[in-house]
Amino acid sequence: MRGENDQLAAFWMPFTANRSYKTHPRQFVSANGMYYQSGDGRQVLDGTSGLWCSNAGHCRPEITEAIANAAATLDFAPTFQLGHPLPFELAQRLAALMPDGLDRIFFTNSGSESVDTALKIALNIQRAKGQGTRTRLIGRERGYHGTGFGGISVGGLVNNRRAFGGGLPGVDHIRHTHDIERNAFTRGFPAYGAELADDLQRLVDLHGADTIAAVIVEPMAGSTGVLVPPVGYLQRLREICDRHGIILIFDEVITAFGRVGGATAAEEWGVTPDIITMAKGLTNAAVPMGAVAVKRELHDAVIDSVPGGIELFHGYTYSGHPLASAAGLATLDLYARDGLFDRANELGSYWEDAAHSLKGARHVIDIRTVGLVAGIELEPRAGAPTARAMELFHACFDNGLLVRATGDIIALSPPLIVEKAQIDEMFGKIAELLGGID
Ligand code: PXG
Ligand code: PLP
Repeated sequence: MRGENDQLAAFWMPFTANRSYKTHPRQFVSANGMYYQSGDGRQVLDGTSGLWCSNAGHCRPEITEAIANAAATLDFAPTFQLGHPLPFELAQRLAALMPDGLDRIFFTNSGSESVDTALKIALNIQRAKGQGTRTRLIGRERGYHGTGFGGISVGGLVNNRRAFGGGLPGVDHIRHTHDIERNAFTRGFPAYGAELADDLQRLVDLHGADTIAAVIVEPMAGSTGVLVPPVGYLQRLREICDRHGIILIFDEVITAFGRVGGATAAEEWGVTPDIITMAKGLTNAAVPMGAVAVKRELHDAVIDSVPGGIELFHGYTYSGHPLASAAGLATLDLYARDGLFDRANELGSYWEDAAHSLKGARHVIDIRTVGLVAGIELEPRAGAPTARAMELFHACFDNGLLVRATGDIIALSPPLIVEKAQIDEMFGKIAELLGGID
């Protein structure tokens, strides 16, 4: 079969060059703290928290024990018209971490499900408030909101959309905020671009506010290659939403749980949306789980709109799964006990200096940093865009460092337990290996 390794053929791998992978497989077999162990017995420093998700580092005993206990006590119980204690406890704990007012929590199993859930809840809220003509959903160019039909419709990455038909009807997009010409090598929020939020006003003028239900944005766009919001941009989006009765959804699947400091980017950056989507760091990725936090009065509007019976016709078999809930509780304990949401601010300037030390390195045309995140943008190779970042990704892996390549950008987002020496190692290796990339 196409020269593929037969033992690897059956697993159709997600977002992977399957043919190429199966001729040159790279595997992890175990993990601990900041390190993965590769199939060929090497230690690999985790510069990406897995996929932006293992924020407390790997195989933390507090979490694995909680999961084992839950599995042995109550492996599964329905949460449709029944319940069990753990998701109630986790929802209460999570509500306390959210910005003021967002204290009603719906559980899912992934970021993609959180996004679809948030979009559906937004539509239901508008209908419950007598605003049933508001059915339009607005996303942003270059946005990543997972891979459900809702998520790819509001998402703005062409490769994730082009093969899959027309998407949800009535979706539109505001412009992205990437602007290397004005903002290259910015530390933290770029100075230029707040006015790009006015693109939402353009869509209001085009479609009419009474047709728009919600707008969804990542406070910091992660997957597309680390786009930090310009100074004042998120505030301006909030103002436009307030003016026109539009629900503002922050997709915090990456930014929540300490990545930019604080429990959420919303709190850290002082802009409160109406709905927040989460996943990844919620359970330290040890069991799949996502969540959606909704402002209490919006939740109440849906609940109160129905005289009796089921209020929201939505849910997943595994919403509030016992193992995931147990992992979530143990993870939140660990974040609090070890002060991990403070790490991005404690290490921020060290991280920033280390990342920006790559300025002037071969091929580097921009470096963006915020919290414990860095995006290093490379000049595309003529005729072969994305090749440089992919080659660097492979070179890093072969030299004991896990980074993430997206387009021509290398993204870094280490576990929040990272030490300064490991930060030096990451950027030192990247500088050295960049020298060998044509
Ligand atoms: N929203 C955002 C903002 C995300 O970053 C999702 C939704 C979807 O989550 P699930 O759990 O369905 O994958 C994400 C996921 C990368 C990368 O390397 C990013 C994600 C997933 C995998 C890789 O940039 N983000
Ligand atoms: N497909 C079928 C045939 C089902 O019965 C169900 C759930 O009962 C689903 C899909 C949805 O699965 P989940 O609730 O795990 O998202």
